[in-house]
Amino acid sequence: MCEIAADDVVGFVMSTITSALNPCIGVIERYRAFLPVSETTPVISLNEGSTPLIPAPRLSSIVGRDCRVYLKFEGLNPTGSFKDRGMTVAVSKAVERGASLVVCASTGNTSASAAAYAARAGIQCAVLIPSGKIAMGKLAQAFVHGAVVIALEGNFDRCLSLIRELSTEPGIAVVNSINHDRLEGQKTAAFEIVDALGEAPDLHILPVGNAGNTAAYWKGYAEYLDSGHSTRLPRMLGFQAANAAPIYYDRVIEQPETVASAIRIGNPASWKLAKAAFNGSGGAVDIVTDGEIVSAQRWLASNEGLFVEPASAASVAGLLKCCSEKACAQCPLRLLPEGATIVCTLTGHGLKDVAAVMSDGPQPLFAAPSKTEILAILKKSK
Ligand code: AN7
Repeated sequence: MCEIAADDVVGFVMSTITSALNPCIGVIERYRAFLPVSETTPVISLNEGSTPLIPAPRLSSIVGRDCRVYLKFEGLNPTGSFKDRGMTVAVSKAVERGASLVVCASTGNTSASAAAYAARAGIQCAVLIPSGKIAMGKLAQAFVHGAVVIALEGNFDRCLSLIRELSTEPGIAVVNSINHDRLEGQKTAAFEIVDALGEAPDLHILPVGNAGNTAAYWKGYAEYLDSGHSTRLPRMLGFQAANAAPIYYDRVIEQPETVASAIRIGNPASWKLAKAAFNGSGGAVDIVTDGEIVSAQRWLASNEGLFVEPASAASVAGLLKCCSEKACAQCPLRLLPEGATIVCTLTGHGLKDVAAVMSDGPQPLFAAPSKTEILAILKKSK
């Protein structure tokens, strides 16, 4: 007869309850053993992480060969982007070290996240942003959370180099991804994907700006392999905007330009780490045009029901490119087996940057409050 120890039953029940409750805890509590925190680290959390991994049936059928595409919707984090995963760790560690001010350079989402977590911690936050180049929703977040918002002439790269200069000042903690606490937190997205699928995917696709997220996912997948949670590593495939593609072209871009303002970056902080991920995984880095980004954003919203900001659509634009005649000769998609699993990270919510989808001036159809008129309009719009 098979005997089950009472401890095993309790352990099983507890772990079932814990995972059932996972949506109610933040990434530090969920993955404490993998993070640089101790019992005495104050946990500054907004219950980030535990975002849905959403099957994408229409994308899957475009890819074909029985492949399954999933979308990791990071826009459902508390401030609407993946940055919250890193920020909970960075701000908790900053508070532990006694910082009274956190600072960052940002194309928008990092500043929104830093401002929110600093508010939660009860410390000050200052953000350096490229003047006129961040989406209004993100700017509103920085203001409403009480950050000191400083706009600079010049681009994100200029903001980041000033932040590096400020980093030696006492009492100031930098919460850009040059602070590795950020990458530690962000790697938890890879853990969640493996936990949800029971294995690492065959291919992971994501947009690339400062390249910290690529580095973080790669670290997360490697740690889960080492600890026996998975048996393989995915190929990592990154997409940069065509006119802001330093890693793809292997040179600093002095004047990066793209509609995807979040990834308008010409000199990424995690360049080398991301390159190691692309090369070491048998993956690649490629580019997508602004036109491809915008049409992927609209396609995703109208075909899969997910509204993401332009930068986030770069991963899907990239996958669609891989499925078209524009795919490059070494496309990692071609190397995948039949029935492969593909994950695209959707990094930020579409409501962050409403202007991006309203720029061509869509208007509601005006009608008199009459059923006949409304039915007539519906007939015409079929
Ligand atoms: C939605 O907020 O760099 O390659 O300062 O907001 O890890 O930089 C944002 C980056 C992709 C690129 N998608 O990630 C910032 C910032 C969205 C983003 C990226 C960003 P990384």
